[in-house]
Amino acid sequence: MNVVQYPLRAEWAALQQRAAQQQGADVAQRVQQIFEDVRQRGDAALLDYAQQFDGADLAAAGGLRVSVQELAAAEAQVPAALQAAIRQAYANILRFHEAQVPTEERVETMPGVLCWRRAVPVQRVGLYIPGGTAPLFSTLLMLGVPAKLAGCPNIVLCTPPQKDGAVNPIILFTAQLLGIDTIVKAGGAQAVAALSGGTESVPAVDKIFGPGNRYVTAAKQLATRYGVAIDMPAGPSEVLVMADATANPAFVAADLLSQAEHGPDSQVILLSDSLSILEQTKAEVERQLRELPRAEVAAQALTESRAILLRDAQEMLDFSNEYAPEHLILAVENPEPLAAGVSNAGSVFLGHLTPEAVGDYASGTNHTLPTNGYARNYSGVSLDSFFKKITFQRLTPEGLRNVGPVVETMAEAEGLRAHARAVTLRLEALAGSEE
Ligand code: HSO
Ligand code: ZN
Repeated sequence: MNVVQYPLRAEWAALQQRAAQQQGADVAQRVQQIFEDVRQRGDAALLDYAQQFDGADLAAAGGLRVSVQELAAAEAQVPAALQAAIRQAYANILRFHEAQVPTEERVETMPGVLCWRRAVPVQRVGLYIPGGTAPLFSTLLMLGVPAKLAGCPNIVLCTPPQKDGAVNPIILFTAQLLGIDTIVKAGGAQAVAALSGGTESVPAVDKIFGPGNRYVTAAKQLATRYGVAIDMPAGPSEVLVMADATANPAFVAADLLSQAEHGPDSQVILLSDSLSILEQTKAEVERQLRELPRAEVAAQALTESRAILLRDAQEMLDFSNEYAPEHLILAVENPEPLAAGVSNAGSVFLGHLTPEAVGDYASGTNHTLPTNGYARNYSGVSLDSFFKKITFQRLTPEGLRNVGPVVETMAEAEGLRAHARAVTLRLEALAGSEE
């Protein structure tokens, strides 16, 4: 970790810089080719890519879709303790998201002018769950719970196959718990391409959710050009920890490392107003790093990490709000006043006993959060992400008499005579029927 002491405000912007995302032209071009191929050849292209990228012969393994039998067999392969943990996390996430169910309020803006808004689920959603070194079944919970709760009638899960053509059993167990049974063995840009246009085995969807590597991210961006929505622009995961003199260096180090172990490009920032805490945490990070199975990944992320000494809590808050971290940990004695001052962050963890890891898995909040500074203008995934809000209105005769003249006047002033007439004709009809 690089320690920087009392940087001038003018130097903050450089310290807040995220490593430039290398979204090479080669990635965009390759993704474009994959898109075109999948749109033209459908399933045949997906089978070829599974062979090429995942080393799986899906034609021999029963095709692109997970069968009812495969799904049913998953549970027996997941240890009981893990099943219980997943069920508890599921219950907590469900509980938190249930509190987000919107109410449909009817508002009478003028007598006889009734307006209301209904949350209608996105009809077809695609959930992408990466496989690879860490199959994130926790992310399936984070996307599947709100998708189901919102009532999305068609949910398609895409996840890459293992070499033997099977899908990770923990992912299948989680899907079963959620009641998701349309599961496609496809990963990478090809999965996103399939979801955005549909193939023989993959239903097309209206919105695609989920994390992924550079190819998946580029593919999601491309999908938007085909009229498909995406959850949010994605970048490498990040954490910013604010630690005061009461912080426990071992706790803080573990939090920094839990971010660093996600990937070599993870962003890790530590702020403190105590030099002793910074130094002790740095030593702890080096000690704990050696014990991690993913030490190499974490070590690489740490080369870009920063430990910054600032003057006081207010400076730390200002720095964090400018950086807009995906995760913000307030490892301070009295976190509530600081939390009240947070203006840009994806999710906030208060006090010494609340590690980011609880939000990643099981406290109930969603872990799909804005990265790369998007916490300035985006929220994380929530129940809302699976709804569209449709507005409705209905006028009574009294309502038309009340609001009609307002519209006539405004429409005339905009030079839009037909708009005015749409009201005038009805007002005249009303007057006629009353004679
Ligand atoms: N910290 C990740 C989520 C995650 N952590 C999944 C563990 N598993 C992005 O918010
Ligand atoms: Zn995590």
